[in-house]
Amino acid sequence: MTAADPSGSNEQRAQLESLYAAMAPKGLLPLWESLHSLVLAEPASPSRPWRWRYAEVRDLLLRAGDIISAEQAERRVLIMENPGLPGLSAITPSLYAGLQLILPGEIAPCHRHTQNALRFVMEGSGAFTALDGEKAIMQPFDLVLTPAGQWHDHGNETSEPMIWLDGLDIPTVRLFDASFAERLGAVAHPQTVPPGDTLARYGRNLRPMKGTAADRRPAARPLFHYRHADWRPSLEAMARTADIDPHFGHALEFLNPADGGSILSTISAHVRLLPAGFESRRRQATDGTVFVVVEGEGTLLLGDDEIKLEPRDVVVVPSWVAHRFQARTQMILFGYSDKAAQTKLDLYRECNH
Ligand code: 1HN
Repeated sequence: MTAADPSGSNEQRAQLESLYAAMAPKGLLPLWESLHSLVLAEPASPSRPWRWRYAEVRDLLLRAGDIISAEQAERRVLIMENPGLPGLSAITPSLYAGLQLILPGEIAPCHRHTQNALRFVMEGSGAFTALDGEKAIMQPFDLVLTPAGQWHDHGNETSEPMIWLDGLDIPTVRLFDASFAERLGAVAHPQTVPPGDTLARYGRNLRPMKGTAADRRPAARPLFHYRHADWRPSLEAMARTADIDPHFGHALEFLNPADGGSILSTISAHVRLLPAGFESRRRQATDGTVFVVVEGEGTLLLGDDEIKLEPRDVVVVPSWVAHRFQARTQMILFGYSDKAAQTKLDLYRECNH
């Protein structure tokens, strides 16, 4: 029986309330009052579908750039917090998203932490993220990883501001109470190898043979730069030759070349191409997903809600919310989610209608 159960008498209610009052100071609660909200028949995420218009976030981020330096802020970022998760700095219950600005001449100091991160470049060209002292020179819509435990700093030696999306598993690490972080003594990590070294070894279906030059990158997760100049033509080629998937359009997942698995231990990412006029079929999945509109315009339909999408907008679809995309023009989307973590925990489910 529950608080709402009409079969309970007033007398029983009064007895229960006094029992609960005696339990509370001892750290005890009656499961029968909350069982149904703890073990749901299906996901009912507290997070909400939400869109951030790029132009609006950009204005506020540039204002922050006038007031606080990257070095002073450590990371000059506007957190995109889901309105359904107030105070949690989370875009879904397991993931974080923010937009980071680095101005010409700035350095975001070197640090490392147990959180996994990805960067997806929104604007600007030529600034870098250095991973363990190897720079990835970033272009619009490049994907750059900073996996858990690896030193990273950012710098902008160009004359234009650079803005990228940060996607991290901060709420997941918080769930496990497993956050460790430290700063390197120096602002920037000394250069260990020239930019592009890792891409040349691992970015073309190759890897160093045992017995040759010592390799600096962790064997289990070597690659950290996935260039727009590489993934965009692959998507285009797929659209020319493959049958379109009714739910995803033409979609390609970024993978770890060492094992064919997800890019990070907790986070998966993909890109998709939706031809002009395409309407995807309705689908639901347990991995709440953050999308960036790379190109084109269209609409995200969720039940009675319609969200208009324009280039560089960020939109989040929570777990198990049925949704479909309508592409007015050809659209290119980037998406990331916690599918990697859920798959490892045997939690991932999808329903393609
Ligand atoms: C972080 O390390 C970065 O390295 C950005 O750019 C955002 C948010 C929380 C914790 C660490 C970065 C972050 C972050």
